[in-house]
Amino acid sequence: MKRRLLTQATALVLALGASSATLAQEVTLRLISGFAENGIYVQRLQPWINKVNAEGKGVLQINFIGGPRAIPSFELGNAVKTGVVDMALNTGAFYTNVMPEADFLKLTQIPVAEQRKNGAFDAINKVWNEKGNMQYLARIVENQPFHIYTNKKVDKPDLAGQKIRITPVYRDFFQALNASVITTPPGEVYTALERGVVDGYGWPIGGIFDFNWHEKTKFRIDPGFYDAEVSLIMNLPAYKKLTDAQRNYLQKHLLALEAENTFWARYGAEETARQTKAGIQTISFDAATSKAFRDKAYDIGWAGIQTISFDAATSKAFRDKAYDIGWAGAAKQSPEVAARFKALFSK
Ligand code: 173
Ligand code: 173
Repeated sequence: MKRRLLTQATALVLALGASSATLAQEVTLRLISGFAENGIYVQRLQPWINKVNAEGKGVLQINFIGGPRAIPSFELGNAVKTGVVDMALNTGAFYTNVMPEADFLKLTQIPVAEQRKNGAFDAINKVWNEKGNMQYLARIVENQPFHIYTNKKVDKPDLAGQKIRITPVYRDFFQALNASVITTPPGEVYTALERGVVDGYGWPIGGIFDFNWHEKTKFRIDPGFYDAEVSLIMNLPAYKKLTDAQRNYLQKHLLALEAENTFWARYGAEETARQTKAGIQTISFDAATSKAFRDKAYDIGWAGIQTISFDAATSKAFRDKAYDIGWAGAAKQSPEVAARFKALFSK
């Protein structure tokens, strides 16, 4: 009897042990997005999550909780830092409250594949680990320059008298262009435009149709500047807790995701065309084009977005100014990291 009990107990312990080991091999990571669920970034991520889950049974699963309604955009970085969520789809501009360096990633001029080779990716992770308690996993958006969208026409790169919606991405640059700036998460842009709280906003070349901002947008100023950074980040202790098999599985899929970033150049071109179609004209400022421009009768449709662009020299100066101001701002916030990153991020 005693012996039988013991055997049963042993069997029970073995069974529990076995099932414990089996369950411990599968981890479920909670993921929240700083961008809305109906936007292009989450749309692009969703099939990837499905694939990770379909192929990752018994190894690793991702539980997509939702977008900014689950955690507000500007609070998500802190939630990753503290482990309230395991993983986030986010941009550095949304978590400068965790570390000012987060916003430096917009200044990269080389592809993420190259960042992985030249030491930039490791340099980023050193800072993200130490200051953010985070692992920087993968950059999922590239080749998406930011633009100024506005309802007030300009004939030179000057935003004097304009109220422009920003995030930290644009603050220094737009202020240098004499704009008055108002910080909001993306979720408040439409209402701000509708109520006339702002005349315009900063946003990448792609995505404005996702939130119907095109209804409230007349002009896009060219050229674009910087490169929109949207990445997957992860709570560092949660990352370190992964088994080798789980980490390797995740890494394989992260690299596959990054390999799909060729999409963004195509998407940028499509979105540019779509803006032109929804709206209309390209405005340029050298004399010949100006005359041709004046000669054209153009009509700004209700969804009309015109492109404001400058001659080549002005465009170059505009873009250079964006980077100069960007790096100067970075150096003010974190001189050592800014210097290290600049050498690794620039062309
Ligand atoms: O997490 C586990 O593995 C767990 O709680 C457990 C432990 C023993 C048996 C079954 C599950
Ligand atoms: O909200 C923003 O304008 C912003 O900072 C951003 C950053 C990356 C991608 C899209 C928007």
